[in-house]
Amino acid sequence: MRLKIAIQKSGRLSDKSKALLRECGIKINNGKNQLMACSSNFPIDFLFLRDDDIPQYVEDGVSDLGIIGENVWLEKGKKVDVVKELGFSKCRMCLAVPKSTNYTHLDFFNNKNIATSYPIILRKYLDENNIKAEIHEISGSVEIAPNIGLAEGIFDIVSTGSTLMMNGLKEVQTVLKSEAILIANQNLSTEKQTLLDELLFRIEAVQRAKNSKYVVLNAPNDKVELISNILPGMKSPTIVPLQKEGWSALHSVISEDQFWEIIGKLKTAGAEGILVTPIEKMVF
Ligand code: PRT
Ligand code: ZN
Repeated sequence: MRLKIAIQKSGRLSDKSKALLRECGIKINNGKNQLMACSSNFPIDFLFLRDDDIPQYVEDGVSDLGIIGENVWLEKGKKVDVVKELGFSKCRMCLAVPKSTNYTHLDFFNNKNIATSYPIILRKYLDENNIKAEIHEISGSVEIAPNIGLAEGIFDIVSTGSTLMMNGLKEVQTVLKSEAILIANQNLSTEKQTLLDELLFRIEAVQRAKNSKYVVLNAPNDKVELISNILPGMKSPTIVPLQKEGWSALHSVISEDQFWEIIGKLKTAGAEGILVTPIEKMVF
């Protein structure tokens, strides 16, 4: 039994999707520009497709799994399960108008034209907010629509904001946030579900490691207890005596989010020679 996963052939999700699978120890054997590839060390095959086509393939069971942006999942509305948020290709979907527009409230869009490649998400948002606007669906270069007189506003993906800026537009409303997600067919066989569970186990180990750092530090013995209480760790810190009389080394794991806060506290508490290294995998 083998799983099939659909990933973007080329584009913003493509390299990161492959990198994640490699970090999960899965080899991808392929030449360039092929539609399919297989793995020699995990029972999984790869389909390389346009991201827009992936939800349909997964709903139909042509592919068991797929990696797409949450935005594409919401727009396509296919019956698939979202099994994991993958934390990369983060972006937001926003309404934007020309800089010179005097915009104060969402009401502005009543009776206006909005250009977008995401009519379903936009319609839902406008309906929820009781805004009656005309939606112009266009497939690319949405940001030029106001300049050519096609629409008074746009609804599009924003990441750094530089595309909006270069086109003389300003962001006026964030509608939703998106990141890459792993989707699955809703009728996986038990064998395929077991393989998916193994894949999810590996993805979680990689994600946990990415969010954590391994810390080694030295401390005088009378400060060890105080410092141990600052270090959250997986269980409790490892404490090893140093050759230097009255000193110990403490080993622990801290989360990326709390990193600077904890390092500051450790220094104040008397820790010295603090070494911080990345972690490749974390398995519980
Ligand atoms: O060929 P295919 O159909 O497979 O690819 P595509 O052209 O439809 O998609 P692609 O590769 O551009 O994006 C794939 C996914 O990446 C999207 O569905 C999002 O989930 C995610 N993503 C993350 C982005 C961006 N960031 C992004 N910045 N998708 C598009 N953009 C575009 C946006 O449309 C706008 O034109 O980049 C521009 C804005 O970027 P900033 O940085 O200037 O704000
Ligand atoms: Zn696409």
